[in-house]
Amino acid sequence: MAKQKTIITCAVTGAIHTPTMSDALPYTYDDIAQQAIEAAEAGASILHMHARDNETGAPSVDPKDFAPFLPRIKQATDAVVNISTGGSLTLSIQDRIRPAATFSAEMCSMNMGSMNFSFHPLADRYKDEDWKFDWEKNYVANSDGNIFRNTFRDIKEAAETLAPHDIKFEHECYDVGHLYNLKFCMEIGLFKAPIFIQFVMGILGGIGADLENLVFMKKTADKLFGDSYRWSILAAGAAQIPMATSASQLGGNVRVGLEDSLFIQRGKLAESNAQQVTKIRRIVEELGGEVATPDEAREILDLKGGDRVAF
Ligand code: KMH
Ligand code: ZN
Repeated sequence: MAKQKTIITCAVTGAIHTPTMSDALPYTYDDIAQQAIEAAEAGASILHMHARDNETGAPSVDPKDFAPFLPRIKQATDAVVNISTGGSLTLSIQDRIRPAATFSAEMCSMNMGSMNFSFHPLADRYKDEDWKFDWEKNYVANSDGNIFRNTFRDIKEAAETLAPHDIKFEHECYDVGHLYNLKFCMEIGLFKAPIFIQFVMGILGGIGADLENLVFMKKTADKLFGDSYRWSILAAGAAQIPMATSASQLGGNVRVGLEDSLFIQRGKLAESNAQQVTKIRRIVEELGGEVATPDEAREILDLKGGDRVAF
């Protein structure tokens, strides 16, 4: 069988990192649009999008903060836009799914279990006077109190609300148990094959980012879903590119972007999202793989098409 092309997703800004941590992290509408477009030009066929307050860079799940950049991305690229439903660790699932429903995206994230989700150790890296905005320090330091809530009831509500939009989910699985949650949800008819699983590795609260764990996640997914799933990996922090490289060699797809890592190599900040996309693309191609175009990604993942979104 011919080797399937590798889909590169770029997660452009997210809700973990804050403006102080890197000047490259986009948070204005203009910068988010521009970096997303450049990431697509560099080879990302899926853009995983969060929004932020245009003035302060604080993470936002308000559709009004997505509205300025989504049409610009659509006009400038053919990339698949994937809207996050996990953009807040404190707001309700109803608030979190509103942007995906409002804009009827081709794809959106679907987080497959409740968990600790913390990045509080990052707060220790900055002095009080370093923080650019008032909200940042507490936001980061207080994440040790977070429970990222994604109960079965939440997942059902999100799946049922979004079903009329024919959105394909990026099933974010942060640990092996989340694969079993997904299996259960498929058995009760919430999701249909082919499903797209994102193995999320290296979040404090989830499974660690190493090769043994990747193989374990993949073997478990093979056992549960057979050939009715496609998969990708995102590894947080400096493990991003090394783990994406390994996954690409195991037949997986890859996610990069400043949401997941601010680095281009250990200890060196990335200049942009596009720089990370360019790097993983080069690696995939030098190792004999081919990168999927947006339309090839649409075919592989059975997406509804870029003409059926509401932006
Ligand atoms: N930030 C990632 C670890 C979401 O947007 O729904 C997970 C994520 C969640 O992308
Ligand atoms: Zn995200």
